[in-house]
Amino acid sequence: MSETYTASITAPVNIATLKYWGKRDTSLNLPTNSSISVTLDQADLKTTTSAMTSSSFTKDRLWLNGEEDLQLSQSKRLTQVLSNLRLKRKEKESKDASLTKISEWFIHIVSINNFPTAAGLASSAAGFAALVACVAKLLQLDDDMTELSKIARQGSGSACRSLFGGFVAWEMGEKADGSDSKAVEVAPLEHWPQMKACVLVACADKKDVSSTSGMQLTVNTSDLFQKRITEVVPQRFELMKESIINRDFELFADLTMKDSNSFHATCLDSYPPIFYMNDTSRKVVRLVHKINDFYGKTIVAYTFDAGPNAVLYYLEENEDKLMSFIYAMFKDLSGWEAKFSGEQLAKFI
Ligand code: 2P0
Repeated sequence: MSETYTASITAPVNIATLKYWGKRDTSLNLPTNSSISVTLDQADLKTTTSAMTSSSFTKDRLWLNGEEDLQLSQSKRLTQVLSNLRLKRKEKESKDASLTKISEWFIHIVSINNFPTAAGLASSAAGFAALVACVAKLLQLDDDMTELSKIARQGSGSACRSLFGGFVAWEMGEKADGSDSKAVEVAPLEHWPQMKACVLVACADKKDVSSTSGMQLTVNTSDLFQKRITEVVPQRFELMKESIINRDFELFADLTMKDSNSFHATCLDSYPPIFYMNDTSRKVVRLVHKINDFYGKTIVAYTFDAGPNAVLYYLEENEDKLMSFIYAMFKDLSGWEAKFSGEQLAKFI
């Protein structure tokens, strides 16, 4: 029987509170600004990936949500990620002759998301993070998460942040080879365990404009974008890290909402414009501001990625305040307590 190795891993979704939008190098996925995210460990949105390598396999294969991806060899990002991981294994094997040369074997990968794929819920982030962490485990690499984040980044920029739990920064770096463009932990989840997230799925369909093409349209056509990357984000990056370290929810929440709005403003300022938020999203924005006005302080923040779905951040101590408000609005809808469906949300607000 042929020799086999297996590994399995789960990676959670991360939702940026300071958005990555724009690349200065499209093949290495080097961003035009640093970003910050919170990894949604508690929200149960995750990718589970298993991998196997065997001397008897004849090609690399990948199954996504039960279906084989037959274009695997044509995916530059996937092949780049796999070859970078194999290179690291090869280096290890060259230093230790007792190691089996599994860097020369093919790999089979099975990956499953428990949430809508490509609907602006950071599916590629969790997907590539899980793939990198899983194959690194399979190949028994010794690299730490920051080192692996440089490989995950090449699969999908935001994936580099999903290798860590809690509060994570992706430092854009300066070097042309990307060796300093990496994810680092700002604080583990235990630092601020009161932080909670709630996802309002306004629409689970695939997005019209992929992030990859949308962000380059913004880079090439938006006038607002220059101000965002040179002035707005660098200042917010430092302030947001401080707000996390000081557990200053109001500052964190205000920066989060402003940055979501700034990101969507540059989308709208792209030419032709990109619309990720829809009428339901805008109603959620108004609802959140109404809730904060009602309580006289910022107790909840919204943020929207490249899609219409809202992620709300709040502290556990305010869950009743927030949910009672939401309950008052949703109580007539059947099954609201299990999940807010997009249609219900759209109908109701
Ligand atoms: C983010 N997004 O920071 C931002 C906010 C969407 C809006 O990262 O081309 O899928 O694979 O590097 O990582 C989505 O972009 O793009 C994204 P690629 P990615 O989370």
